[in-house]
Amino acid sequence: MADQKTAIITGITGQDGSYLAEFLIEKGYKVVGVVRRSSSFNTHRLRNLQDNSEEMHAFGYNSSLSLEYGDVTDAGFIGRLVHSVGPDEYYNLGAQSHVRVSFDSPSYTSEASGNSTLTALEALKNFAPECRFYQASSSEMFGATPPPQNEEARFYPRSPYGIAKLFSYWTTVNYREAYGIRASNGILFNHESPGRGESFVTKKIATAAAKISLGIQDKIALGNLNSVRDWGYAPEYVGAMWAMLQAESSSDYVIATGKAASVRQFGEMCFALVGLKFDNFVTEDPRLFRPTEVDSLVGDASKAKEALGWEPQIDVTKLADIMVRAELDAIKSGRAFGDKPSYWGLQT
Ligand code: NAP
Ligand code: G4F
Repeated sequence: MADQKTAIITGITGQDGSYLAEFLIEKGYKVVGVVRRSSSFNTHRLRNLQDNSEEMHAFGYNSSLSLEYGDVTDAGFIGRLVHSVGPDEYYNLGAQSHVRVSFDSPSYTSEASGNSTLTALEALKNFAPECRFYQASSSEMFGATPPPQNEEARFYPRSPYGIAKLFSYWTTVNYREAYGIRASNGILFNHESPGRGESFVTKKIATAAAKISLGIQDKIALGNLNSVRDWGYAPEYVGAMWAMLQAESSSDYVIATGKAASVRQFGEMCFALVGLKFDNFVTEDPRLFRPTEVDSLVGDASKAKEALGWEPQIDVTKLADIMVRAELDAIKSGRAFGDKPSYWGLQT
């Protein structure tokens, strides 16, 4: 296909990367995904991309998807990748994305979630200056600033993760202004799905609700139940990433539902779906609290609605329903979400 577009996705094995890969392949893109080497398989979320044709099935990969081992902190690798692929679009999703863990590994987080963005943009400036760039910025950058938060709200990060993402945000703006790179920041508020990592609070709660209702777990240990988040549905949010890169000019956008719910409220919703009372099963673990917490994040996505026509359909109630049902289905069918070990054509 002569006019087929090529996109690089870092973080393709994560929640958003896997949904984005599906979304882009559906649109006819060729996707090149960066996978970091792990001693265990980490490509299970890409199972839906397995090509059903006999021939491709034999090789275990999809003709529109190729995967490369690499790390976003490795400037040599990123430079070579951009040079050899010559991408039309670059989605910079690879990062140390866990806020609590960023307090344990602050230096690594600043490399993987901060400096790596500079590395990617330098590679584009040198080898593919026409390529459009998406930066996975975060509502964590607003931190202590009270809601509603929009593109004009003050940044006041409260974690090494938020600080690293702020470095990435401004680097993206600077490469746009200094070198004319078509770079956009998506300032995404929390978005969740059955494919969410197990250590994030919604997945942890949805899994516990399902398991406790089936008698295979007793309790759930959590940290701060009072923090408020704006919880959206990840498959809808990857559409916003793409829409930003199709826009006439590059800019920065808040992506959010505008609806607030506390961790406790999300827990109550999930447990009510299986006929249980959340309070009867939750215990407090001090290790799960953060040295500095972000109390309340609720986004105002008016700019994205107006400029991109993007609007979410799934609210937090529906999200809880989707996640709990998925956990129940996975347990009953004896398979965790996306549980399909595979090399996906990686060179080992
Ligand atoms: P995720 O599920 O934790 O995925 C992170 C991805 O980055 C994984 O594929 C991970 O690989 C990869 N990665 C981590 N360190 C890497 C490294 N050094 N080199 C190469 N790859 C590396 O996160 P997500 O929820 O999909 O989020 C995607 C991006 O959006 C992240 O940058 C996150 O910070 C940002 N974001 C997320 C949200 C949200 O609510 N989900 C909101 C705002 C911004 P492994 O599979 O090997 O771990
Ligand atoms: O699920 P969380 O870990 O998400 P958090 O910290 O809001 O970060 C997520 O969203 C950001 C966007 O705002 C992303 F940039 C980031 O990459 C990530 O995807 O925690 C949500 C809330 C926090 O207030 C936390 O203190 O839940 C509270 N919480 C209470 N108990 C817990 C737990 N969080 C986790 N992970 N585990 C607990 O047991």
